[in-house]
Amino acid sequence: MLRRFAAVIVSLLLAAADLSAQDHHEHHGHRMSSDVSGMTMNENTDRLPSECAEISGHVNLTVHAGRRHAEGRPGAMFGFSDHVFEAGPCSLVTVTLVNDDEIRHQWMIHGLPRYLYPGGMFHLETAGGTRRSGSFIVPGDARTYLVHCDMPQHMEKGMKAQLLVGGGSGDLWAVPGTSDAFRREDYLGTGDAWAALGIFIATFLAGLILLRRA
Ligand SMILES: [Cu+2]
Repeated sequence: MLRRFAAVIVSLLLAAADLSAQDHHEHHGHRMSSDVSGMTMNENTDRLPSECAEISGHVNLTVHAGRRHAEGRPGAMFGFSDHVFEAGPCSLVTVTLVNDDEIRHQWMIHGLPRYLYPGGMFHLETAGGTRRSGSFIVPGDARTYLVHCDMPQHMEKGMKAQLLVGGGSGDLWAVPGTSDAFRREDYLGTGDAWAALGIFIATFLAGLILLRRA
């Protein structure tokens, strides 16, 4: 109950953050290349994050996307061939997204430095049956980044993944094969959970008292 409540609150907060981020995009614009088969947004092969003296290495990720990658996962409809990716700090990451379906899919990463990536993101979008490659440079600190497909309902239906840079900073929730669907985000802390429980019990007791008086 509490977990579900927390999950709902978190998704509302994420949606609000997403809306403000989209507003942000309007003002700054993305570096974008597109054609009938898809789109690459915010590719970056040479501009270094401030803490990186040089590109430390090159990581090549080939990721398949489609319904077949949801097989064996109850409740999932879509998936990636991998849901956990790893890269060293300051590395140049090249993603090749191979779309095994007949509908559009994306590989979108969030939380990158906004001075390099408008909206903090890089993304590839592919029409059904096509493939597309693009590159970006990751920052130098140990952190976990959200990766997903932003087509309506695709993340909720299984297209959620994470990129661990420098070993990452923990797992996100609802990453297929890695974490539970409704794990609390770490930033909420346990104190908030106890506070919410306290409020719930207080409300319950107050209701009981009112009922007795009536
Ligand atoms: Cu998708």
